[in-house]
Amino acid sequence: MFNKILIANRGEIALRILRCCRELGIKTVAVHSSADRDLKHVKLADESVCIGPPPASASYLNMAAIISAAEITQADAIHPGYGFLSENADFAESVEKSGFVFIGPRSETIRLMGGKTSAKAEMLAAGVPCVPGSEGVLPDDETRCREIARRIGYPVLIKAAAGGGGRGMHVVHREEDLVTAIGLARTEAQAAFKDGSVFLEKYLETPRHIEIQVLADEHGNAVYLGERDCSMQRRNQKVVEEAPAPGISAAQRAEIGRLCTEACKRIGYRGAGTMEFLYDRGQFYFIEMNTRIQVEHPVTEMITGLDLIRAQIMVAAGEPLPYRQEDIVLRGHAIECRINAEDPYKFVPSPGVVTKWHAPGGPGIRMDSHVYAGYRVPPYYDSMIGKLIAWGLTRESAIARMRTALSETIVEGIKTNIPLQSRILADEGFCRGTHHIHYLGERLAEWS
Ligand code: MV4
Repeated sequence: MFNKILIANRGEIALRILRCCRELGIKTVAVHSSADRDLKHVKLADESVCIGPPPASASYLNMAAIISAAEITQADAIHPGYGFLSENADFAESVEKSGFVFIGPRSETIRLMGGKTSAKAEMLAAGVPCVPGSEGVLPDDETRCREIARRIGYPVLIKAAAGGGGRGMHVVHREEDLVTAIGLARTEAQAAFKDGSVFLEKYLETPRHIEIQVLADEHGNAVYLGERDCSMQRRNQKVVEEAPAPGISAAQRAEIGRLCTEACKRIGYRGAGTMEFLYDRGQFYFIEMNTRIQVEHPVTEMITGLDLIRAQIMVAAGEPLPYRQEDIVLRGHAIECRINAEDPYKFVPSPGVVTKWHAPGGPGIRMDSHVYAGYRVPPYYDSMIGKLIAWGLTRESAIARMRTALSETIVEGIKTNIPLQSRILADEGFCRGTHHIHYLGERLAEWS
């Protein structure tokens, strides 16, 4: 097992990783920007290294500074958390080449699954259903593009092959608009990702966003840990996540889960991963894979009783997975509300000093947050300051516990989105579990 892990992240996830290392008896190195000296995990870490000025580009994205910090402190492994360099194959490769363990998949796997068309091809080969679309990237020939789009059927969606986060996507409803839109998408993709290749998919109008959590080791073992529904989102930012997804049967879960573990084995996946699907008219369609731990991993932890960060560390150290598929039992229901330092309806960031902080409690309540009274939320990074998770035996009881927990949370000095979260938890569509990816956007037009 590792002796010392460097945590290449900040905020709640850095604290989550630090706590796990403590439990495992592993020493920790916190790396932080000059704006983050007062982060809770920096104070708790065995050692800390300032890696640069406040902008993430000069600190949390500074590969050379992070690897130097690992060398100076003689860390064995680097945990990238989520965001920042967590899915950067070049970073993972530098970490490996510098003699450290990257806590995540091998860099080649990150590269393979980071490309949307290569990821789709791998998943199709494993028998995982994908959104109907072009096989690979579009050719330059306009006539062939029209043929491909006609075969898929309108509306079609143009996506950047190297893209992420929904940038550079274009919906096309009629053949007349196809070629212009492809040109536009190519230019945007070239500017944003230095790669102008694009591909086509059937555009699904009102799907749900459901993802499958997987875990795999270096010894050919892979398990799925059920799914999460992340449909409650605004502008590609998830707001509420839950596990299991409302209305998914045990048989359908087992079928899609098994296909995902088959795909893991095919590509030699190692670590925690998430296969993202659109769910429409009762069918799963793979869209992309995330090769990192995700923000919403706690809802899976709550219904499985497992520690995903611990599992990531164990398999990165070469240990076999300590459980088989038969050992994974889903129990109850969990919901996560992301707590952001922002205006609840204008979504403008609200950095500043948190003058008062009271976290909620009671049965089934978990708050993953690095915030404490007196903490200053810096203006440089993501506005998420915590995640409130509620577990209950049924979805109704998880909702009731979440409402109670939101109502007893006190945050003063900054604005938070807690009023929005309370509104969502009171919403009829959410309570029925019939919402889709555009639902929150539609409701916000009424609420604000
Ligand atoms: C789609 C889609 C509809 N049809 N693909 C957006 C970001 C990227 N991860 C994939 N995205 C979508 N792909 C097809 N064929 C709709 C979206 C989409 C979306 C997906 C998941 C979560 C939120 C979303 C918000 C807008 C659009």
